[in-house]
Amino acid sequence: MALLNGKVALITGATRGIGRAIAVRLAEEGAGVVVDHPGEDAQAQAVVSEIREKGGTAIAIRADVSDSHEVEHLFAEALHHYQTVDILVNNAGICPFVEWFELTEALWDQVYAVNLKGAFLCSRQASKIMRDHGHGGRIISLSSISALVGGKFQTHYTPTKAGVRSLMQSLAIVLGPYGITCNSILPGSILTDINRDHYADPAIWQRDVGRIPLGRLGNPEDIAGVAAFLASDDARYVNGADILVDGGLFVNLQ
Ligand code: NAD
Ligand code: RM4
Repeated sequence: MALLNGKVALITGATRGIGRAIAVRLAEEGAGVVVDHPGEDAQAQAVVSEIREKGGTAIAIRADVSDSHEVEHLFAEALHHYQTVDILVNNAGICPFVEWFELTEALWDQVYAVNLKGAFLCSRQASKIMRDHGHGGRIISLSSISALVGGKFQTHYTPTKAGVRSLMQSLAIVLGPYGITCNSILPGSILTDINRDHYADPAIWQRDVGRIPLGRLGNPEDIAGVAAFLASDDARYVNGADILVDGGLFVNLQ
């Protein structure tokens, strides 16, 4: 039986990678899906087509999550089409790998704006809808193993992922009384466009795979199933939690 029949799920940054896999999976579980994208029209339409070909329901809406006006428009359009939003997945994120001494203020601001401010703006809009409709809801955010450990080329990025995790913890308290749960997924290393160039270096690839007890990098579908669980009624008492999905990377220190 499908887990999400009758629900509406909005996934930010759903054209590629983890967001795409989550959009496809939630649609397979019966949710009507909103594929948010920052201007990747053709890729967004490809995701919508894939979902529809599998018998699901989806629309694409263009919105940069770091822009409050675009985020307001995103949720207004979603409401116009589906009349509600039950599930928000804060997935949109960027991580241009860069040396600390090369890091500019502009890049710091951009990574913060997309990764952390974007999660704030979308959570704010979604929670108002969920509160007003009175049926509870789910906010699921893509934090990261990088909320727990540092990254040599990610000094701008790791604080945003710690921030996203912390935002979910505080919102779990604020929104729990409305039946809205707020949780984080902490992926380890999942091969996507965000790190494809980084992993093109065989030494880096071998080092990281060698640290993962399951012996491989993750793939987006490894994360999508966890998102489906958190979105489902089976996770109704999970609130303010983290799920680390890293193949055992984090515990492999000794
Ligand atoms: P990706 O580069 O494949 O996908 C990122 C998506 O975000 C794209 O669809 C892109 O269009 C979208 N996006 C970028 N800027 C946006 C904006 N301003 N507004 C709306 N959408 C925007 O990367 P991914 O690996 O799928 O990453 C998805 C999320 O998972 C990110 O938040 C990332 O930090 C997190 N994460 C990834 C990994 C990993 O190893 N890949 C690990 C931990 C956490
Ligand atoms: C993640 C984690 C991964 C990295 C991506 C870009 O949060 O740090 O290892 O590949 O970001």
